[in-house]
Amino acid sequence: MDIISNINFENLSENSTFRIRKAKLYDAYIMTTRFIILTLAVLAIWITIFGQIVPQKDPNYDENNVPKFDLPDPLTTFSGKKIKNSSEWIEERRPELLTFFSENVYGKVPCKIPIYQWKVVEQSGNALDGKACRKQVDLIFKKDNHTLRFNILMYLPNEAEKVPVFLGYNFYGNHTITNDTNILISDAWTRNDKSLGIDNHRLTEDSRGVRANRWPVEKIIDSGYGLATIFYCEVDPDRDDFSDGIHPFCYIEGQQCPASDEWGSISAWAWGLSRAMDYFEQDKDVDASKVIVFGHSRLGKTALWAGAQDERFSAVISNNSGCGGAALSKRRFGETIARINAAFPHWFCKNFRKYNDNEVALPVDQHELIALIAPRPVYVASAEKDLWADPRGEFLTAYFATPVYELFGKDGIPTQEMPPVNQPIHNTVAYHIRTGEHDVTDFDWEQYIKWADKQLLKK
Ligand code: GTR
Repeated sequence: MDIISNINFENLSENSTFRIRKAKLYDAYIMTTRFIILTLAVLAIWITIFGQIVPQKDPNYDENNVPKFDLPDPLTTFSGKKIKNSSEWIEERRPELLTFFSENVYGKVPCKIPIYQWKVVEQSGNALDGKACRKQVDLIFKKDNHTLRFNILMYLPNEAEKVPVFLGYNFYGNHTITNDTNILISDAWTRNDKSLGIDNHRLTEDSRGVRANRWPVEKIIDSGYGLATIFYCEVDPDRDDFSDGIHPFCYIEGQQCPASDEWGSISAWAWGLSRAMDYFEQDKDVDASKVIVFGHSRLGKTALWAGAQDERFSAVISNNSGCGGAALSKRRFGETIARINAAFPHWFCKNFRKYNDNEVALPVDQHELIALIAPRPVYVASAEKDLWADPRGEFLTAYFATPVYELFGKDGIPTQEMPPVNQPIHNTVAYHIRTGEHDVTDFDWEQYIKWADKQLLKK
């Protein structure tokens, strides 16, 4: 460019004019080539990150704009065979669905990592004014040069011997769930939330008890249940980094992140819940045949995936779990697969990106995840204002999982009509939509306790 602009055009012969024209053409050619290469590079980066060519428009919150879709029948195998009874479900359909979710949605756990050792690091028989026993138990894992530790905080009612337990992850550390000053503060990486007093990705005294509103410990204890909770970032920090947490334990030489069909973070967190279950089987104060796995939002997705895989969980609760949890993906209402994979690239396995803005190609949907829990009780809960999580889509997964429960003679959701707000259905497949926002409230817990009483304790 510079060479051409410095030439005095008036003194040029025809020959030189021709050469200049050639040079200009050549220059244009270089520019166009550069532009094409740059565009292709940007496109390649875009596709690698987001797995899609056309970015999504605004999220859809209008029922009239839900696309028409064919929902896969949980009772027809991928090869077209109709499932007629519970043994065909258990032997044929359940395993193929489990494999599909494992390799294409959440990612499979590539190696076995048993508990190396567990240690009660703190215990008191006199918690909650003598009502409960408190235990803080470290589970320790070791493999090659890797070590990981996560802590289970437990409150167990003193009056009973072996108690049923609600098990669920918390978002910001065990010390946030009550004001109890004996609870140890985790030193694991955390997401920041200045409104909760959490900064610099570290937990401190400032956040003690800040999430007590979501964990009615006393109500749970008074109802005869224990509560066990774990800070999820101790199992795998919730960030797009596969060099930390439990993932490296399974890497083969030179591997730096999970393969396309291997575990994302949700799968890693679900793995942690199963290790907690391994521990409960050793703890004489816990009735391991009555452990109810619970989770809110991303941790609700986790509870569902843990409950689907590990049949030792006797019941499963999904609180506002939304996309990739209880909501039907094919409805594309609120959060979609493309959006969740873009915002949280580490949650699912890489294979799941094939379905970004391409839900039609997905041979399963989330009602089949719920069906994998059958015949064990499952509770799906929504909140009226939590449109991002698609309350109707959450309700419909419960409804469309029902035929599988019926194979076992269990009662599910009887009609496609959603119940009015705050009027729960407490069948084996349970559902409620409550007033309010994306959250865990006392109303939610009251329902979970009532339903667990009915389903597990036959009260
Ligand atoms: C949102 C995410 C949801 C849900 C939620 C949460 O940002 O889009 O899928 O998981 O976070 O976990 O609080």
